[in-house]
Amino acid sequence: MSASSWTVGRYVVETLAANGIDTVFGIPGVHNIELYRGLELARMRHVLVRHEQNAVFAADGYARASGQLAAAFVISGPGVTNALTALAQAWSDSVPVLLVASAPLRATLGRGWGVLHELPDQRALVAGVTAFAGSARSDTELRDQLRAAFAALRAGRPRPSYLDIPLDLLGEPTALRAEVFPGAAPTPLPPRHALEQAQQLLAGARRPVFIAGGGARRAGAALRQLVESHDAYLVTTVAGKGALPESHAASLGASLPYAPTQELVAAADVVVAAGTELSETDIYTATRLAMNGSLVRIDVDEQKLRDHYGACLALHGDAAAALQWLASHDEGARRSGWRSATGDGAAHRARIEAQLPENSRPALAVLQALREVLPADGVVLSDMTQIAYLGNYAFPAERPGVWFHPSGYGALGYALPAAIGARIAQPQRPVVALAGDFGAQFTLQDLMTAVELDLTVPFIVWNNEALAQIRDDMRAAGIAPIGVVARNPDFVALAHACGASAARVGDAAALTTGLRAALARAGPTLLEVDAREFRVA
Ligand SMILES: Cc1ncc(C[n+]2csc(CCOP(=O)(O)OP(=O)(O)O)c2C)c(N)n1
Ligand SMILES: [Mg+2]
Repeated sequence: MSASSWTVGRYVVETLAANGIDTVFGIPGVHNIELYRGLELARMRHVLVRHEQNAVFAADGYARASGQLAAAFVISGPGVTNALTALAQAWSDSVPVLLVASAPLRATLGRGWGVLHELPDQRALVAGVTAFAGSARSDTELRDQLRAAFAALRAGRPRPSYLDIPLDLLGEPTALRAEVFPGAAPTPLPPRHALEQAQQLLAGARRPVFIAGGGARRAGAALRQLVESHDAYLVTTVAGKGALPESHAASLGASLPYAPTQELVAAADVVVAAGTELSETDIYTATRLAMNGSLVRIDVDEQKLRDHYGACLALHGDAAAALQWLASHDEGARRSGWRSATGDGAAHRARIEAQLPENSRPALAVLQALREVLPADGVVLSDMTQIAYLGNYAFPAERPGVWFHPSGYGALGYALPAAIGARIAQPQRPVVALAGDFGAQFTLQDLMTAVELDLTVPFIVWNNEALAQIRDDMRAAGIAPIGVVARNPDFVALAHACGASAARVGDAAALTTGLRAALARAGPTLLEVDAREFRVA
């Protein structure tokens, strides 16, 4: 193809490449093949997945593990609706993924002629779970929408973006050439007077607690200085997990759902919540944390500062920059003595652990084995399963970005495709997927993607032969357990049929050995953990 005959499809892919995207997860169809011409000409890596939901889950895992943008390509109609759940997951966890879809011919749009893959309004379906959703009718309109899509992906609170492009436009020649869109403007520091007020509140605090969310996960140094100089506690959300090493004396880990931590938060006279939604899924046992002290919120998303918590001091701006400012204006801070008097993080965590039910010991042993085998930078992508709810707290993280969970939206099936994306993004780091027996079956077909690409991804299936959390919820509500026991496949045979390695493990030693072997070989390994018979030691 001559330089003067670039198609719009090629222009899209070249623009993605110019703006830092090097991998596309997707499934081609007759509507979007012009994007695939673009992939070839731009020499962009494409990963064929087995379901569009998994394309976006994989792009999400890629982005969470590496901090880099990733994209998914899908066809009009069913490709888009299949991707929607994973897009909503990325929306609720503030993950920047770009979904590019085709759309039917421009002349047919909105007319209801019943053309292939027709939706009444494809863009409108996606708009509710994206920061930007565009539907272009010309190449120049597409350029403007690409610019807006990247601006939303790079915003202070990143969120997914979406573009659809009619198939006739995708194949048209264009004079446009890829351009590098400006990076996001740095998110501002909150206003000085607000920072000074926060500083004063902290200086007078006798029982301070810091809560760090995903927006503060890279603010470890500032958090460390603040909790040390104020003798404060730090608790994180799951997204903020590891912001400060969880072995630090001030760290309560990601323990917001647990009563001892909620009691400390209620007893605090100043709570500084930085880069966190304080959402129900951070707390689980309540929709709102009880607080009796002054709440200082720091958030780049202004909407969060006006929610049901009613902060006494709302700092609009970058959480990490604000914490850094507070840390560097901290000289002469009065040590409260609260933590020294009340007991450090380890003592507090011992109280939490003493309250865990006896039947959580096998799951704890599995998490412990995982911790032992993985190096500090190893990554776990987890699913909606009891062992992951426990691991959100009990898997020790000494750094941020090593434990990911589909927290906000809670979509079953996240772990395996997200781990595939994470491993592709970070081939030098060990990456493990952890799912329950039921959730594993939502996206198990993408084991084939890992086999095809020889991806080293141990896939731990926590098999309790039930939709155990739902069964337990039904029991607690006095409802007969209907629909919570399902017949499972022979996971090991199924994995073998896909060309993966697989083993069933019944005790911690076998799991440790199996995990080490799985991390040492090319290709995925399914490790089925027999949760009901698992021997702890
Ligand atoms: C897409 C989707 N559908 C339904 C649910 C509701 N749900 C949450 S956990 C769960 C059961 C999962 O069972 P399993 O994966 O075996 O995990 P376990 O609770 O047994 O550890 C269900 C159905 C969900 N979170 N997401
Ligand atoms: Mg189960």
